[in-house]
Amino acid sequence: MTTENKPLPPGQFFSPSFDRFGLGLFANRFPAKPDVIEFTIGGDVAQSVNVGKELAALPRMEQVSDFHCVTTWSVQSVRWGGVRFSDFYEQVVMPLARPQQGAGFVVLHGQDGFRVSMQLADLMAPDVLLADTLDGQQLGIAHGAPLRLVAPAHYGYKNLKHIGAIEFWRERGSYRFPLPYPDLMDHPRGRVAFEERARFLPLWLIRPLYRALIPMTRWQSRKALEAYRKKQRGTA
Ligand SMILES: Nc1nc2c(c(=O)[nH]1)N[C@H]1C(S)=C(S)[C@@H](COP(=O)(O)O)O[C@H]1N2
Ligand SMILES: [Mo]
Repeated sequence: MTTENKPLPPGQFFSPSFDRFGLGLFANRFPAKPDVIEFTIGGDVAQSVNVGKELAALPRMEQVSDFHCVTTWSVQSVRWGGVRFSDFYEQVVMPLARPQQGAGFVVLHGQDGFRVSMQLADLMAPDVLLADTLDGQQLGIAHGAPLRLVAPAHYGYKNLKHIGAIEFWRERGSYRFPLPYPDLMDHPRGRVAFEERARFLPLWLIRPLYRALIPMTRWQSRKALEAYRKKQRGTA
């Protein structure tokens, strides 16, 4: 794929491993059914629908792409498998939900309560996937089971894990980034190549600020994952 092994984008450094990462508030929240792909399509649509099995009819693809977290760590050559978002939109969203004209503001909701916005035009790029495998294995809980968004041109936080709902809106409306996180953390585009890390805040401030958050956030994510796995073993 085109995104494979590109040089590091501005302000990023290579991380030797691909670890679970995310906003601290959601670190301890996991989907109830990580093996079942099922989510809602809603927003300004003629019909809200639950989908899941419909994805199995779409052409599958594998892609190797680099992954860039807004806090400045990057991982090279991650191998994802799934379906193209554009195929999903044209063959599932359009016929079943029938979005209204101009419903191009997309809000993705994770089953952990995280949510993020994307522009429909950006989601239609050929390297944007709804992924359910990583390295040829079923996507695990650490990286977004049962289904996650992969949008390599966009910062990691736009690559929503544990998809629970996707909404198509005509306006931004009352959408905001999940509290207590400041809404200016959610850049309307979030493109890596243009260093769209956050709204308003200058890069000289945001780079070191975000970078300083990495160790604590990694630790939180790892601890939560260990606790989850321990609980799973206990109930198995
Ligand atoms: N549902 C959900 N999706 C999420 C997050 C989250 O906390 N919850 N964190 C985002 C952030 S900040 C990053 S960098 C990536 C991390 O992906 P990984 O856990 O597979 O490394 O997921 C993104 N998607
Ligand atoms: Mo991130």
